[in-house]
Amino acid sequence: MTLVSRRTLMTGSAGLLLAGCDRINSSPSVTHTLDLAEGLAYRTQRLIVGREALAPEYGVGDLSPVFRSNGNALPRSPIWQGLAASGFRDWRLRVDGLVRRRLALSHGQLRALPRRTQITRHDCVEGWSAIGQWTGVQLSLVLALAGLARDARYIVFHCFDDFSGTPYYESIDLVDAFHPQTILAYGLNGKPLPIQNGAPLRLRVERQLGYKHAKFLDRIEAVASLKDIAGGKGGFWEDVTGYEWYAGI
Ligand SMILES: Nc1nc2c(c(=O)[nH]1)N[C@H]1C(S)=C(S)[C@@H](COP(=O)(O)O)O[C@H]1N2
Ligand SMILES: [Mo]
Repeated sequence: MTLVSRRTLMTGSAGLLLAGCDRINSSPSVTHTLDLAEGLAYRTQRLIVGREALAPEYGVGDLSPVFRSNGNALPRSPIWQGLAASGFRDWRLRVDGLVRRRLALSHGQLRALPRRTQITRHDCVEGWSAIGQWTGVQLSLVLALAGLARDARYIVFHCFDDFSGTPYYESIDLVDAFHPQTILAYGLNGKPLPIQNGAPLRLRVERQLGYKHAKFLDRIEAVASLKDIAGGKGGFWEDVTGYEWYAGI
């Protein structure tokens, strides 16, 4: 599995982000992250056939005329509303937890990183599907910039919205985190990500059902275990209604 090459990290606009980080090219944490992911992928492939496979990608002719919104469409959080009012200029994606370098990435910094565009089908557990074109940065690239610590096993996505005061969150393991189609999307159908679909940033984890695709991202946290996060089951719906944590399709 090819992840982020050191060359990618060192060249172009990605290099700007790393201006403050010395010797990234020989950083043991980056090397370790790549080794860890490859080792995991290898072991997992032997256990669960297909976790590495790509989700089908479609053509522009297959796009749904409207990509509907589901769940929360407008966070009530005053913090999110303040950020939205100024076009998310002051929003930063925080990346923390079991990382070597905490990050706080602006929209501009995320957009300056190499991007990926993919047309995929979203399947909601409630029984509807839609095909949309998503543009964003691979999560693997952001995690390589942060450098996962040795004991990191899961990535948790903390969202700005809530249901009756309980915040939405989700989590995935490192196999899905480093999957090439797992992206942090800021664009839908060639336009900035609409608010109802998760602005300023949402997760796309294409091999899993809709509820895993966390919208309205505030913070990404690397953890060793999910048991101390909220209800301990790894996601809002998992905690509240017992949905499966692994929602592979
Ligand atoms: N933060 C947050 N993420 C969320 C939800 C939500 O309510 N809040 N709903 C989930 C569900 S069930 C689905 S099907 C998709 C819907 O994404 P869409 O609004 O872009 O259609 O987002 C998922 N991610
Ligand atoms: Mo859903």
